[in-house]
Amino acid sequence: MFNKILIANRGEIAGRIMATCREMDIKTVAVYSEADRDALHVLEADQAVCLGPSEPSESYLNINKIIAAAKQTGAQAIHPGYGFLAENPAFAQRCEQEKMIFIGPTARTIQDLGDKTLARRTMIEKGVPVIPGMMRSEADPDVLAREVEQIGYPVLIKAVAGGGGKGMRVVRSSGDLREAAMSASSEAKSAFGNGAIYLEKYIDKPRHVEFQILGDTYGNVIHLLERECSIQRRHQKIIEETPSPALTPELREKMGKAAVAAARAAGYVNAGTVEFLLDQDGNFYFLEVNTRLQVEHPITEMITGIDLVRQQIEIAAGNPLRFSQSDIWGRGHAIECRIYAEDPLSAFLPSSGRIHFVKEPRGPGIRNDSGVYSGYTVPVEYDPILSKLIVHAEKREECICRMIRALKDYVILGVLTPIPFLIDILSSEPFIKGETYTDLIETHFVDWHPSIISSDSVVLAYVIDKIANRRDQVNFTPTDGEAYSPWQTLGNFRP
Ligand code: MV4
Repeated sequence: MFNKILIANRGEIAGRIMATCREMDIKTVAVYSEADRDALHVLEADQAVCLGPSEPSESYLNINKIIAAAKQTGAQAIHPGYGFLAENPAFAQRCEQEKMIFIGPTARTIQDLGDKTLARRTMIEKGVPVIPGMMRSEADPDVLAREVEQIGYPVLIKAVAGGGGKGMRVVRSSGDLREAAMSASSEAKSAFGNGAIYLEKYIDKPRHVEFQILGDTYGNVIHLLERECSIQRRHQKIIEETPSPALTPELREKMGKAAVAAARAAGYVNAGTVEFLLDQDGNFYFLEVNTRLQVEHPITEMITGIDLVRQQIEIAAGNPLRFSQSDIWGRGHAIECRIYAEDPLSAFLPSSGRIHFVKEPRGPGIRNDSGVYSGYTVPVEYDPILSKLIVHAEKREECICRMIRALKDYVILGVLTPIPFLIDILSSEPFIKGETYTDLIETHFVDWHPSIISSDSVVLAYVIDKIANRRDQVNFTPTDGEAYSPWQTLGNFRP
């Protein structure tokens, strides 16, 4: 086993990885930028190396600097987390060349699965259902028009190098095809440096259901059940749950087998995610493979009891998987909410600044993967995720109640968060009924206004005064005679 790992990331995920390293008696090396001198992950590591200026290209995306930091500190392996270099084949390859273990799949696998049309060809060969559409990219609008005759409108233009919704265009009639293709291609070109596009049949109102997979270096591949990730805002997931309310045991079995077949087709080693779209008729289609540990991995950990980071490290160290498919089962239900520093009342724009005070919820079945602390200043330079709140309970209904309670108990003063928005989604009829389709937010929450926001600035002043002056016990008399918690109100406060 390794005795030192460098974590090439920041924020909550860096701390999450370090927690497992400590349990495994592995020393940790943090890397950080000048904007992150006071970041939590720096404090949590055994050692920390400053990479340089805040620009990602000078720090968290700088392959040379990260390799140098790993060598200088004697780390034997690098965990990339998610984002940054996690799915960069050049980084994985550089690690391979430098005899540094990259905790993830091979450069080759990352490269091949990054090409969406190649991935589609690979999957179809192995009998994994893919969305009807093209298997090669095409730039000529006349050829695209001929392809649509096969597929039928509506079609979706996608980028070959895509993912995450960039370079996607829905086309509903032939008059719009040419222009949509040009704008999709130029968007893809600027986002990915590759303007190649292709067409798929457009699936209306789908669900996004993904399977966690693990593969070791001995050819063993298993899945760890699914995550339903349909609740998204502009291709940003905000609420994830497992099990999916849409799957029957039979469908789960079929999709799980397809996920394992997809991973095998790619020669997949380490932890990965096979994404599927599920249509209104219960048909599922391969979408893509994410070759990283995902943001939402904790819900899988909650129901399976398996530490995915530990599995990643064991696999990277060359150890075989210790369980087979029949050892995997899910207990109860888990939900994750992502807590960003953003203003839900102003188009979810980032809300950076100093977190004067944070009080995290606690209690049975509650997990908080956080990268912040009271007094921490959220830098403007990076993804504004503060933490992830994960709850577990026996039944879906209890899990929703527990999450709403935990969100109400979550106090973050100084930056704004989508907590009131999350509470309202979780309390909404479609969510409670399990009608979690990818269009839920655009359909039911376009003109959202918070249902429980407090405008009582006296309450804010009260709590800040109490904290700042460290007074014990101040009695607050509620005007309406109800039992009153300033914490609960303040979690939703907006000055
Ligand atoms: C689709 C689709 C409908 N039809 N493909 C969006 C992100 C990218 N990974 C795949 N996405 C979609 N692909 C076909 N053929 C609808 C989406 C989609 C979506 C998928 C998952 C979760 C949220 C979504 C929101 C809008 C569109």
